[in-house]
Amino acid sequence: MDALQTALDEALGAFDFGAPVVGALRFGQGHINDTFVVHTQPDDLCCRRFILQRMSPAAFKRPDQLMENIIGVTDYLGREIEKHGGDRSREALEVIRPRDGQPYFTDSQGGAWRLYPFVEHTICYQSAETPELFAASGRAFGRFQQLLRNYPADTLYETIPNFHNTEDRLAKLKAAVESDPLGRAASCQPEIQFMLDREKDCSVALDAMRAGTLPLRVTHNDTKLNNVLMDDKTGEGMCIIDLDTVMPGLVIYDFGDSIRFGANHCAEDETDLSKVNLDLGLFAAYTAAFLEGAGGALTDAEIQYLPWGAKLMTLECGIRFLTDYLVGDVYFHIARENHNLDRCRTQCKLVADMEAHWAELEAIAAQYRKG
Ligand code: ADP
Ligand code: GN1
Ligand code: MG
Repeated sequence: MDALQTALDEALGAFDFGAPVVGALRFGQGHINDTFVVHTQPDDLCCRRFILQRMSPAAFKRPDQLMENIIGVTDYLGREIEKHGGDRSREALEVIRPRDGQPYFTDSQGGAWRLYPFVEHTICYQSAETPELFAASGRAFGRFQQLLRNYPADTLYETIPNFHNTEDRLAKLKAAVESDPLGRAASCQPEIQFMLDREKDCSVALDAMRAGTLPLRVTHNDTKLNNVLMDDKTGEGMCIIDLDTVMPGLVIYDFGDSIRFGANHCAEDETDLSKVNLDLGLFAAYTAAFLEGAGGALTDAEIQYLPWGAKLMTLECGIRFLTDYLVGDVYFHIARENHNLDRCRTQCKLVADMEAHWAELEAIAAQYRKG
């Protein structure tokens, strides 16, 4: 039996599922945590499902702090949703504690496991099949931002220090190129050069933050389309998931990461780069919906910097994939050789596309400025 299976069995024994467990299977397409869907068989014969996750030890050094953040945020969101007449059991995640009452379970190998109810009657999309769907995800992420606007930001731990510090991400890439532990740098010189050529860009949002032009807010920081569950009947965004990186950040990060992942018609790891293109229609649809969901909370400066959010999140993600490729794929899950390099290449192509259409992106955002 492999180590993960042993740990999974321990975790299955640590929680009270309220009914016999009939199976636990790998689930979803997340790159970070080990996610399993657990099926149970209660007496009424209606299967109840749960999401059991081993938090990534490569990404999260302090699962205690991470879970304190998540419990604080999910409790708060649940209360806000109820106040607005919503159903917290469908619209917010809920942490289920292990039998010993701790926030999470630690297995004998040191792995940290958490449990959530499976949010049923939802669909997790991997690509924006229609502009309406993409817009619905934008409304949900905008609303998420709005719901957390009064959350006490100083109580949140920085679960991944410098998560969206693009300057720091570039510095880490340079260090990886320098040390080149696997001798892979020779195979990706154009990609390395692409990132180095954009060194100045890496400071644009950080400079605006340091100057006080862009305010820190509580943000999600990982707003991929597959981190929002869509209602299978209405098509609206139902529940924002993957709260590991809810931390103080810039609102343009949340906007930008959604554009990076969703405003195109290709997979993040598409190898035919001719299929990798920014879709301006999807960009426009998301912009309108995100701002609607955020309920007018964005300042003119934030709106002005939205295109920068898109470009920087894409550039930064490319830098991160490339760094991980160089150091041996230790952070993002991979399923094939060169997977992180392939992912990096799609990000470079999207950045180039954004640059080619920069005036249009700015014009779309400018329509929403108040001043
Ligand atoms: P990762 O950080 O690895 O992306 P996620 O928390 O996003 O981990 O979970 C991975 C996938 O599992 C999601 O994209 C989604 O498909 C599914 N998932 C996670 N939590 C739930 C939930 N409570 N209900 C239904 N599906 C979920
Ligand atoms: C990871 O966890 P997941 O798969 O939703 C990563 C994001 C990247 C994304 C790229 C905690 O998102 O930052 O943008 O992969 N999450 C973390 O697909 O690093
Ligand atoms: Mg995820």
